[in-house]
Amino acid sequence: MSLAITKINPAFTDVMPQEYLDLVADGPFGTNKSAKDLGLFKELIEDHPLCAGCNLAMAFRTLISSLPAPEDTVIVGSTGCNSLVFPQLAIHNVHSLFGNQNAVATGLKRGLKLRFPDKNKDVVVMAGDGATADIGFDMTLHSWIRGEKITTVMFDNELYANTGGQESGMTQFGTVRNMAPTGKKFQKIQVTEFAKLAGCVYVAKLSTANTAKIGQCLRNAVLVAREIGPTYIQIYTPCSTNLKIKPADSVALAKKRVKDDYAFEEYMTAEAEQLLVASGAIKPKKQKDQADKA
Ligand SMILES: Cc1ncc(C[n+]2csc(CCOP(=O)(O)OP(=O)(O)O)c2C)c(N)n1
Ligand SMILES: [Mg+2]
Repeated sequence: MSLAITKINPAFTDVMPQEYLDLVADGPFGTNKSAKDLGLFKELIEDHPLCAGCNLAMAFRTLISSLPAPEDTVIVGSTGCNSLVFPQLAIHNVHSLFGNQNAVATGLKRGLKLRFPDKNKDVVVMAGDGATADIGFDMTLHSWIRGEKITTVMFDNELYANTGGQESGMTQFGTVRNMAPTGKKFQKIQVTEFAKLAGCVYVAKLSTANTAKIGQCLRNAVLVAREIGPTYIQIYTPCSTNLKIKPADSVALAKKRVKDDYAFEEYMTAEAEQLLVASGAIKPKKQKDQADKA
């Protein structure tokens, strides 16, 4: 896991697949590329087996293209639709048992710190709402309470998409799903609030209605997790297959939900803000307010 592993032994150059040669010549390793450069470099994920118009895939592509140091990052996935993308991903990743992702990420982060004490090794969890807020919620919450320096990303499609549409803790109250015919009996879990209470120092809630923002938030979250503590990003990624809507209508749905109840929210501690301002990732608040007014 370093830039050196992408280097090709000159004796093997002629037998390497073109995909790999492209990745070495034009990939994002060591170049500080971000989502705004999409289309101008060889991406770490170009194919996936997810449904047409999958919003999770859209978010995934943006997230992966925005990692500050992909060559020094390990992604921890969990069972669910997102886990089908990992075999196609040109970046180190671990598939954990459903729900265990934050426990696995904890061990990995600590092990990497011991093995590479002088280097930044970023560990980013990417998992569904069922994995994060239901079956793995104790692992998620306790990794935050312990202050583990990892980033957790939840793909919130508000159901168990991969197993046909059961309700999750993130499903909205009263909602009927394909395999949850009687309607959700309790409120959507406010995981962003839990995250703040449990010690996350950077928390963002957003949707596929604004993919550029997803990239910025991921960068912020990874930079802060490196230095200060746990960070959390929750992305609304509507599933057109389960909702039985046209793939093309799913972004319109994400936009509608932003207006209704999924508006962009970003929280950070003063220490996290200081770090992001110092690194140039964000503008100081006063300057930002003035820029917003202008
Ligand atoms: C330990 C374990 N329990 C249950 C399952 C079955 N299972 C596979 S995917 C899934 C739902 C995933 O839902 P979510 O995390 O929201 O991801 P999505 O598929 O919606 O992206 C379940 C229950 C499993 N594979 N392993
Ligand atoms: Mg889900």
